[in-house]
Amino acid sequence: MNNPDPANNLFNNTSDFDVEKVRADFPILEQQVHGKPLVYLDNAATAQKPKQVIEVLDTYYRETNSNIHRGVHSLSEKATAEYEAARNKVKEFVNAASTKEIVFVRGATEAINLVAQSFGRNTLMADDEIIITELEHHSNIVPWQILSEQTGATLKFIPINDAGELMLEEYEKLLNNKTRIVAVGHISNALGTINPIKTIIDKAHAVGAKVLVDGAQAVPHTKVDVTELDCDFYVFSGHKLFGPTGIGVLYGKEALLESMPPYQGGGDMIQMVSMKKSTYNSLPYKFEAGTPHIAGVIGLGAAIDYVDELGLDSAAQYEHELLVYANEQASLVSGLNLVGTAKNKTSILSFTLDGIHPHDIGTILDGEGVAIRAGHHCAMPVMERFNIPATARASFAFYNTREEIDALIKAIDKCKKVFN
Ligand code: 7TS
Repeated sequence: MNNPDPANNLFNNTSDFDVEKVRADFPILEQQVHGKPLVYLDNAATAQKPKQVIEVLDTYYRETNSNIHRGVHSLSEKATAEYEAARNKVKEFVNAASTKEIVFVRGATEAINLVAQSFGRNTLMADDEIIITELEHHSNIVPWQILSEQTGATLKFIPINDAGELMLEEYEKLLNNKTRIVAVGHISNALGTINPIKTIIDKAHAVGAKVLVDGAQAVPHTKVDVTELDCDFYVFSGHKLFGPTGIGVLYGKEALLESMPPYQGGGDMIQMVSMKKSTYNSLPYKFEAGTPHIAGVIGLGAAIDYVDELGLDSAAQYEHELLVYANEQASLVSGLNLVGTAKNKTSILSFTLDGIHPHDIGTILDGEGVAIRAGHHCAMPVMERFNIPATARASFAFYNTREEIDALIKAIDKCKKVFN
């Protein structure tokens, strides 16, 4: 694969990937749905959890459960130590400079809203400009629309071409000295396009803009290095990374986070409170008001241990081979139209079938045990760009197999027979 952007350094290593051994770690995959073996191809929505993560959560609630940062008793100290150890794992995972740069939030959505409201609302003015892309998930669109309404700043977007790739020449035209924020997805959830984010970041910095990268779809598939990327903010959700729901990460450069006011007020984010005034805690606690999702953080730490042990590079290589196979098989199905054919893409097969609504495809596939997602994938502008209401989307993880892709194709054939 020809890939000029070092941030997209996905497919360099070839490895013998033992998928059966990996599958044995995921108990949910053993079940049957409608009397057929479950074929789980909805990983872009949420990934399944290995027993290593499930066991850590179970042990936490059985043996450690306690509130953090406040108790003097042993359980609280243990929970605090595990919570902060997980923060250190995240720091290493994305190669941040310090744990002060790792803020725990509910997910990618909350992280983007935090940056829009704490950073954006306090720095943007009516004449300023924000750039996003036509490829974004709604959670990287709507917070910027809200911010634009609040501040009067103008929201612009980088369009995509027919393959579902960002048109960088248009990006160049949008950038100017009024650009304050560029917010871009690392990998598209609707089409699987891998964006050239290093190039996007460097060009934004050249005009003095800050860059937020939405890495929700990227961290399960590629090694991310925020220091090398030099992004200002990077966000992701734990549940797509084989960890629990309700937990996510905001990475922000320390100086920027330091300059930003709190997003929410409450316990733990303060240094001192009087009836007249409060002062705030240091980073990252300033942004973690209230009792956090302690088990979620510890479970996310276990998920990071799991993917580190597995090796994201060899998993990505394996997933790439799966995608190539899926593409080949899909291209043999008459009436199947692929949506999103970027040169650099990963793990997502978005398609339509002539004369059959994607929701009907989803229902018939479910009857065959095949779980996909049908709809606009919270990326309605992408659907509008291709002039379609929805797609059927199969999204892969490293525990999927060629046999499962065969099952997908067989179920698609059945779907065609039912409707024709
Ligand atoms: N950004 C991208 C690129 C995403 O794919 C998603 C979720 C989000 C942000 C939001 O993540 P959350 O964890 O805060 O909800 N994407 C999808 C999807 O493709 N199908 O279901 C959720």
